Amino acid sequence: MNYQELSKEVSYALRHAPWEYELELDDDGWVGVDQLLTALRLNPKWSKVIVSDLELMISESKKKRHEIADGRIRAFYGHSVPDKILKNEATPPAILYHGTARKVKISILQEGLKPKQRQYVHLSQDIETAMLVGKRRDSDPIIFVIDAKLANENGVKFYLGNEKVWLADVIPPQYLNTI
Ligand code: HQG
Repeated sequence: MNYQELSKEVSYALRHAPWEYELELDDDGWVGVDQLLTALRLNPKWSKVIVSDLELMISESKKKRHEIADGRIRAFYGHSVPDKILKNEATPPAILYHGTARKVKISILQEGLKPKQRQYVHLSQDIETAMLVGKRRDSDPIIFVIDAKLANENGVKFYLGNEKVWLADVIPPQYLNTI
């Protein structure tokens, strides 16, 4: 089974379009593993998918995108569904990073970092991760350095994604610098 392809489809279902799979996410983004498997199996491509495939999909991925617990599964981050997924607020590291395309530099310096299509702004714990995120959009990405400590002290909320991805509400420009 192609776990990368499975992961893409599971991300699509759990982040963006659960209704296409007749799934309903709870407030924290969880759905029953059995419900997800039943929905996936309607597609001939995934007719044989079982829970251990989802577990392997998670363990074989370099990125921690999904989590399974107590018979349920959810995406850690990336949501665009209309109802806001509740994330746990937490104190961020002093500095966080955001990698993106050079062409949006001016706009971000003027407007700050916005969630755009997703529910939260996505930030990286380290420069290497930010570089990988930015490379999705630009071969020579720009890295923003976020003064997360000061932003948080001044009331900007941060939330736990996974151990490398932090989530936040809009980050105003005064907390941003470029490397
Ligand atoms: C940009 C992937 C203009 C922002 C990644 C980004 C990540 C602005 C884009 C996760 C802006 C949104 C999320 C402004 C923000 N003006 N552009 N004011 N504010 N932007 O995909 O952070 O592989 O929603 O710079 O690795 O790129 O899917 O966010 O380029 O962890 O698991 O608006 O998705 O993970 O793009 O990526 P995205 P992102 P997965």
